[in-house]
Amino acid sequence: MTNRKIIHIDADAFYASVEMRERPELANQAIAVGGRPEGRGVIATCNYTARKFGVRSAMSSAHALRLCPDLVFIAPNFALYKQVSKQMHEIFQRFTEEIEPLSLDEAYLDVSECSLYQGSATRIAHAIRDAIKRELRLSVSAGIAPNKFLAKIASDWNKPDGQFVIPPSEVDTFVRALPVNKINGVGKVTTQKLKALGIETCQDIRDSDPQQLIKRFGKQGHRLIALSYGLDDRPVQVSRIRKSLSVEHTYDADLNSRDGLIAKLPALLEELDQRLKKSGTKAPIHKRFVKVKFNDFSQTTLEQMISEGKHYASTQEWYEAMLLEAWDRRKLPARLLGLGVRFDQSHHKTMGAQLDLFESKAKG
Ligand code: DCP
Ligand code: MG
Repeated sequence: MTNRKIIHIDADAFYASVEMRERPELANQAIAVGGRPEGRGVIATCNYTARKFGVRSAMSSAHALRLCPDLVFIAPNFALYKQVSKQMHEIFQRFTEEIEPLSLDEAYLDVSECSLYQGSATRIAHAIRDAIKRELRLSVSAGIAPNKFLAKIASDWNKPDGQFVIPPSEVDTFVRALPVNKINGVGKVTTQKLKALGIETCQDIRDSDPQQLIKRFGKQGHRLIALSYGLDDRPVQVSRIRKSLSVEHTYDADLNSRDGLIAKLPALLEELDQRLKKSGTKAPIHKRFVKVKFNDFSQTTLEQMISEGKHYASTQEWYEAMLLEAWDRRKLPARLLGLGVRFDQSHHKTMGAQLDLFESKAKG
């Protein structure tokens, strides 16, 4: 995997830019996409005009309004952002199949094998940004580097509407001077801990005792040392994103009654739980579903958004109600029962919590 060419693309003020595109009269105003300041709302993002006032993602809307009294609040339109994200991916696909989406507005592309523009990743990145600007009227920034770690840092370097390349020959110089807090996963706490050890840049990591770092930070210590030399061999993973997970069981004897059905639920739930834990999927669950196959081999499924659901005391009660509702459709002996969940992959990890705030809805 020597000399790979990785591009990291990240749209500028994504939700806000889409809204400004839809409503050009907003272009010169400070805008934020998120919840209203009257409630407990938070901001998903804001445009660069608002950022000048200190407004930031994940800030409470009320606080944002205090920083920027003229801030215009816009309710999010996720369906539209998803659609735009898909259009961006269609543009990426003209250049490579090796695409790893990180969120709606962010992706890694491995263009090592792309022969367009004589294989120049810098020019490919330019062409992608150009196409997105012309066709979607949005600006994105790009980072070009030999690996994912550096490409992601580089896309931030000349943001917004810019790109930055770290060619292999410049990796060493670049990374030596890099402050540790630019490393993905090194937040405020780790930065402070490192600072206490006299470590502020990647050069400092190189100069410190590796055994001590590993003792202190464990696995992260190993990672920090590798990154401080600009080394990162994680491949661009063309992810088959897991959209759902389910378990089902065919019974030796058909289930004839409501009680018979319900008796099977705990074991199925336990199995679903195990599978969920094993999958390590972090995306929030937004739907649950059940499946019942009858002894005439017909089957029925029923699914429900968690946010739309009636509120039950427990997950078990929820599935119980759904199973019975599904069974009641035919009331024939059942030979198979299944349970499952669907994941919401569309937003940042923090979005689950934020969505609740936008909608002021309790989660089931
Ligand atoms: N987002 C969110 N909550 C967060 C962070 C982001 O809902 N805490 C949403 C809104 C953003 C989108 O995800 O528009 C993309 O996130 P980015 O971190 O890439 O932020 P932006 O694209 O808004 O701005 P930037 O120009 O800094 O990339
Ligand atoms: Mg972005």
